[in-house]
Amino acid sequence: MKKTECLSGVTGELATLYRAVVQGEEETVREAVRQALAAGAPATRILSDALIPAMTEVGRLFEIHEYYLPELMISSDAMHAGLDILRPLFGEATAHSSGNIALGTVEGDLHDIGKNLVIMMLEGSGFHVTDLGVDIPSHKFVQAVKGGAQVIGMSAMLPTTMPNMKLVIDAIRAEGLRERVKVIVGGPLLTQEYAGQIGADGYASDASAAVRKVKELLLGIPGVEGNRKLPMVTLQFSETQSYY
Ligand code: B1M
Repeated sequence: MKKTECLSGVTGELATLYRAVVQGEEETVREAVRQALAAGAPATRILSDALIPAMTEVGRLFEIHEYYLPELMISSDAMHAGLDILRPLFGEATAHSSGNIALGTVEGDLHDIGKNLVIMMLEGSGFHVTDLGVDIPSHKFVQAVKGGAQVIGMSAMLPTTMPNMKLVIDAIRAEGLRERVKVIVGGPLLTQEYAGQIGADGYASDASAAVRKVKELLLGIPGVEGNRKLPMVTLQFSETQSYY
């Protein structure tokens, strides 16, 4: 792996963590996440200041042909090693469920880091989330609605897989289930406008925005408690608290 520039303005364990994800060093990632937590860094900060920017840098290196698919996969595994440690911390934040959500990456698309982050944030906000996985065909989303999901979340990373989101919405409508469920979509190439064009109820640009959007969408659905009773969990990426 190539040497990478350190993330500007970030020092200590988070800088080590950033470098370790970019260089795909799984064990160093685990160690650095544990040490950052031990030093008092909030899990949200570890995500927003180290893990996510590191994957952005990996994407940049891929674009300029310094990284190829193997490096992408190794860095992705390293990122997941960090997420695995953080996940329970988000889950512990609340004790009861405020709504049922089924979330998956659409058919043809294998990217799951963004989806997993959205799931962690939603679980941390008290929602019960079914992770449908990656490369999920329309009928599996339809099945989830029949199984009681109040919100369907879809993730797509590629221009070639984004249209599959519309296929899912069409399939839900064809089964006469559209009125029963809210649909939220996300992914780096998506926009609010695109979400509107394909008939989704909402779009979110990141995991925190996804939590806000789901709360907004669930207000008014019969049997759902709504925002008023949702637990207060601070999960903003914009968190400014410093621990250095
Ligand atoms: Co792929 N890949 N990849 N890749 N990959 C991208 C997306 C790419 C931009 C890289 C690049 O060229 N710079 C590029 C797409 C370019 C394009 O077409 N415009 C690309 C490509 C081309 C490909 C392949 C086609 C490469 C090939 O085979 N030649 C191939 C496709 C495979 C497939 O899916 N069929 C491929 C494969 C892979 C790996 C398997 C190696 C690996 C994925 C591993 C995994 O996910 N387990 C991988 C990776 C790691 C990336 C990059 C480097 C990182 C993606 C990521 O995890 N980002 C990516 C480059 C980049 O993004 N800079 C790239 C971090 C993550 C936190 O962000 O996923 O955007 P993101 O999620 C955000 C928001 O988008 C939002 O919230 C998340 C958290 O803030 N969000 C939602 C996401 N889902 C949401 C759902 C919501 C709401 C918000 O509601 C439901």
